[in-house]
Amino acid sequence: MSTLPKRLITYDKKNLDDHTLLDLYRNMLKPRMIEEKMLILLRQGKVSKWFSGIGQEAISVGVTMAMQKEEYILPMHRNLGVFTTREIPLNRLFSQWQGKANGFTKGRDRSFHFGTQEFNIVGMISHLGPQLGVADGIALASLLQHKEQVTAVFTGEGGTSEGDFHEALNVASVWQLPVLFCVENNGYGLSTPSKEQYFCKDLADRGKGYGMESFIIDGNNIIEVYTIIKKLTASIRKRPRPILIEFKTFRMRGHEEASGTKYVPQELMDQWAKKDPLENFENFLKEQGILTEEQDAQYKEEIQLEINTHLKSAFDEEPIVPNVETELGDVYKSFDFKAVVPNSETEELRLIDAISEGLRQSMEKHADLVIMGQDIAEYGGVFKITEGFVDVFGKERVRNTPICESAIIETAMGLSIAGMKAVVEMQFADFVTSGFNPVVNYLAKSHYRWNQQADVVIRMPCGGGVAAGPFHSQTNEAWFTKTPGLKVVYPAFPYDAKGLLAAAIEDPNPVLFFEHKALYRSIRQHVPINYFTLPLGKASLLREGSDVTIISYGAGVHWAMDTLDKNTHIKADLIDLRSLQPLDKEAIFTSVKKTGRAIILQEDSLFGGIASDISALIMECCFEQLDAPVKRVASLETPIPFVDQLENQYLAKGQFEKALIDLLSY
Ligand SMILES: Cc1ncc(C[n+]2csc(CCOP(=O)(O)OP(=O)(O)O)c2C)c(N)n1
Repeated sequence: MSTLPKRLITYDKKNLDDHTLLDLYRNMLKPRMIEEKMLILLRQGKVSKWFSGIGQEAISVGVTMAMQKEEYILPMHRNLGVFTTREIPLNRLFSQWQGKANGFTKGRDRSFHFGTQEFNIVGMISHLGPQLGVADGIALASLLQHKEQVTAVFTGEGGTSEGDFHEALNVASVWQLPVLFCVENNGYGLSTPSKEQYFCKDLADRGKGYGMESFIIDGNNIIEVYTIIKKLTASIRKRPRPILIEFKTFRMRGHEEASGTKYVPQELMDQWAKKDPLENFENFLKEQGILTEEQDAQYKEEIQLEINTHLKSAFDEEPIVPNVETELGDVYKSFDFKAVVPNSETEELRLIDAISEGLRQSMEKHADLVIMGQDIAEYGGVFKITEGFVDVFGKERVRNTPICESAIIETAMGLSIAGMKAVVEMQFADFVTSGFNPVVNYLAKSHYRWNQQADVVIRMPCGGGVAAGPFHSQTNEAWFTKTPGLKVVYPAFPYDAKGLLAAAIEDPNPVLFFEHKALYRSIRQHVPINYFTLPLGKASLLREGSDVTIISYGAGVHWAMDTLDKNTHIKADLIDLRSLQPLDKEAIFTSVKKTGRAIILQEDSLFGGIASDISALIMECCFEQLDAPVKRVASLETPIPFVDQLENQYLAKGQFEKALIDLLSY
């Protein structure tokens, strides 16, 4: 590196002392040397997929050095310098890349897809954009806890085209969250040049649209990166607010190693090669007499030794031996559920009141619980479940949100990473589609991937019979019951709803809590006044009889009860599942083995619903005790229509009685 081309970066060392300058240099040198080694190992097939950050080290290193160790950083796939500057032991990084147990994901996820609470780093999920909203959540926690901390989050310029970017900036701005949004504009997103990615001059200009300060920084100039970010983070700590930075830089290698750079004009490569952040800085330090040749050689020797020693330890580590129990055991965070027994007076409540009361008592119990949702504060939510909450708990904990489902679910994830609890109210369960990705990919998979709980409950007002049409009536639990890592609760009665909601909030795992809108005001029951919890995963046997087993949940339970009330000669076990994941298989099997007949009633359309899985489970586990084929009853295979006569035809309610009688006469 001593025969350098003419320097293209001009440095002003400001008031930085030599020690800091040398630290900046050494911290850039390390990821560069690791990457050079990785390239060799990749060619030898000894490590998996690799995204190079060569040429972009000044950004990772400068930002990380400007941050305090206890502050969170959320890096992307080209930010090796963040991990090394936070001094993660290299053997653990190497084990991670080789899919070994000493890595951070026990072989369950690759490359930089991991986080570590020990080093306050939250790694990405592949979908790029969700990182930004998660940073909002961590920053919200530090704001609520008066920590005077900044959260830094990275994205490439490609990721700025995702909705998550816009939602996260908007939320951060509306809530004045202490987030440093770092856009690394390296010219290409895979093969897509910036001009095909966005149509404004500078991405920093987008800050204006969100009422946010923004700056452009030469991402290859380590002194500029470090000094400006240091100043900005100090300012954010004092006066919390989001700031957007666009780092101008260039991707010097292919999108991923081995994918090449044929689509990048050679002149661009040549031009940016002259702006190499490490070589320029090395040259500068040597010219200034701050770095001697001997010192430089010593640094390189030390780093080389460190790399080789740690690589050897990672290579020596035994490969992972698969074990089904271990894998299944890490999907959910285990927790010691202790039932709080209902032992108080009761009062008659509607379903909606029971949910409201359960939520309010959980807010009293958990000082670190935050509720977020559209119009939930002064307005009390569209169903008035949180009416009056602001007066009791304040606007910090009862948060109106912009219409940003993705960013808010990501924010909830961030709160959980920072040790808090969150409840998110979907205005209607249908709108969860706008936040689907963080639910099924971030919340669901974090514990399995890197042991990070997602202590989030998403409340889902759902269901038909309210003449509200295809986008306000769906019961979409099946989208989630098939995703490992999520819990799904679906009460049919006020008592269950109150106790299960409290339990869902205590549970550190992500829970989708379905609340049927048609039951909100139509179902009443005596419910204990005090706080109590009911275990998730336990069905309740509402009626007992030996003719047939009826299995249902939500509104279906009430349809089944109506049918039994009308046909008093039918003696049925009626099982209200109450929660779908975990599913009380024991209750189902015990009953079916007794009755020999099973009918499953589900409000959702038939195909791919949970009724199909329950049917399959019964066939697999109770076949010999069955006297008739298992019957599924569900709604039509159409979207749910609006007008009464069509909706009534659609809903499974109208088909149930005949199906039950037919089954009994089989
Ligand atoms: C939602 C989603 N769409 C597409 C991809 C595939 N993909 C991975 S990285 C990438 C390019 C990202 O570009 P940019 O954000 O600029 O980051 P860079 O790789 O340039 O650092 C693409 C298209 C993905 N991971 N996630």
